[in-house]
Amino acid sequence: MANRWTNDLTRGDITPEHLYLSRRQIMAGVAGTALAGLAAPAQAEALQPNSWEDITSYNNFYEFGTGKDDPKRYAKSLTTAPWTVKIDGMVDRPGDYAIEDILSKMTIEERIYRFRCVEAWSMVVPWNGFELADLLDLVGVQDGAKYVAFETLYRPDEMPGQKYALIDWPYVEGLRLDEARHPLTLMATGLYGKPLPNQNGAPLRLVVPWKYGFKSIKSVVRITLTDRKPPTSWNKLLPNEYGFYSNVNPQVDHPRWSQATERVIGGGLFSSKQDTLMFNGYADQVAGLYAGMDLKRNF
Ligand SMILES: Nc1nc2c(c(=O)[nH]1)N[C@H]1C(S)=C(S)[C@@H](COP(=O)(O)O)O[C@H]1N2
Ligand SMILES: [Mo]
Repeated sequence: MANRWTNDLTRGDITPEHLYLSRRQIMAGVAGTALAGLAAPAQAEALQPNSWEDITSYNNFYEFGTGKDDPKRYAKSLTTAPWTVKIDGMVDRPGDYAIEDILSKMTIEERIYRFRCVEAWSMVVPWNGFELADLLDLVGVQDGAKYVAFETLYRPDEMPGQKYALIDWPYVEGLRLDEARHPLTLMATGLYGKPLPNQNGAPLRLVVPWKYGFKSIKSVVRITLTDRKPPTSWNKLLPNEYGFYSNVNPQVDHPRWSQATERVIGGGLFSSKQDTLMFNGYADQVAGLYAGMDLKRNF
């Protein structure tokens, strides 16, 4: 548990929704103080989380339909208890782990992360969860493992979208082992201090904040350590459009749209586009993982 990532924002930094200041008010305030020259206020402003309503009613979870409001409507039918996560492959202690047993050994933290969908919209989400690295340490990764593969629940009776052959179900994702071990990589269990709603991937979902949202696989039932690059659902479906890495990169456009800017969800009166940041704003922490790589080829 060494080298735990320390977030620069904590729970106390979340402004209650009714006290949110508009961009203009903040900028006017900042301009009038001695803080005007510091970078911190600008960053804190950028990381005002979206509301509970935004985060839980505008979702992508194709197991429940392709509309943004389908998951909230249809994911109620998902049974999330009991929940077991199979952890297998190149690990010392493979097994079917009851989620309670995992959670009893993990430290739950809050992480306020930017979240950028490949469809060019974004939110800021106050997740609760634990570092994937801690879970990997719990099961013991064997020498030679290079990747981590993830799988979502397959239960067509409760996930009506799985009756349609849109994706080759179950939804699968994968990370390189060093990405999976990065202290920013979270297994989320909650939002705003409450249990994760079904539409957001209850009871356990991956969150990789520097990658496009589809890498953050929901309702995970299996985690496999492997020496082979695992298949990923969107890459299998449209390999020219969705790569294995899918790091947020404003300089590498999607073949059908620009990735240079993003639509900020829930901005209300001040709803706007903003520039997309390299690695979604986490370049200082993660750029080193890709040193020497051609990010256009390895998109
Ligand atoms: N199993 C599964 N995981 C998934 C998806 C999905 O359809 N099925 N959609 C992905 C996409 S495209 C995005 S943008 C995020 C959305 O997460 P959110 O609804 O919590 O914002 O979940 C990702 N994880
Ligand atoms: Mo997405």
